[in-house]
Amino acid sequence: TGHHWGYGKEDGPSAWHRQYPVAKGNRQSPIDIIPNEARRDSTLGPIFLKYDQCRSLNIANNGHSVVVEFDDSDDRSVVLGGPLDNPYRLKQFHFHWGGKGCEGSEHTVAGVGYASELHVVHWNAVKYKTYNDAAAAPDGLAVLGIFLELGDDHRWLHMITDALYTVKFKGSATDFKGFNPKCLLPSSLHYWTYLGSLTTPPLHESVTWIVLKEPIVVSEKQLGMFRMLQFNGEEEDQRMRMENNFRPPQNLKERIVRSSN
Ligand code: GRE
Ligand code: ZN
Repeated sequence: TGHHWGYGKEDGPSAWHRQYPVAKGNRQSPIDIIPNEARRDSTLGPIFLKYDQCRSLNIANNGHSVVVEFDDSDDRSVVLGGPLDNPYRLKQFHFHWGGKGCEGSEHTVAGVGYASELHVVHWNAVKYKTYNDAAAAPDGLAVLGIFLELGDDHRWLHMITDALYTVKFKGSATDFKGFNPKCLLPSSLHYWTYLGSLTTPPLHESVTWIVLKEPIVVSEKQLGMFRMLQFNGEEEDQRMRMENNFRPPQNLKERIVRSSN
């Protein structure tokens, strides 16, 4: 078996730079967001999520997370406004989470993490022909980051967790039609924004991050269902629970974080 990246002792975030030197680059993600040091920018407008016509396709376990993919063959569902110069097409969303009782978000706020973080990934189809082209370009992706904190059951997250048993192992996928990620948004779309990267290899420095300030609330029971997933495939004998699949905060370097309000 070849060497590949993961979240373990040997193949985890501190080892990624060996295969992906950009891991030590100047615009890596996630970061620790320090609200008092963010620049309030009155020129930053609100973000708009036009998801009414979105078409979810499937849900999959890619060995790193659970991913819901969308039909991105036209501009039927886009994010626009805020820091973005043009609409970006909805491609997929996925989650990062911790172990039981552990913090599991990628971004942190004043040094404090949340239980989990949802990433809603969009790409710049105005400037680039394919998602892969966009994912390698400095203005190619716009990712909405949404924190999950523990509390009561989330009213809609069961739509996701009910499907997890079908994608327990790496490489499995199943139809997942008719899901609108709008139901996973908090009531306020106030945000922080900065220029960063994918948080997983190849760690391309291609993401305009839009991190929502207001978390959504999910229960420990609901988040626990994500930990029934496995990093490994069905045929592998080594069983590895999918948890702690987050990269820790990276250096801010010369960047500024802007605040929408
Ligand atoms: C990820 O894998 O975590 C990821 C993407 C695309 C954009 C941002 C991101 O796949 O964090
Ligand atoms: Zn992610």
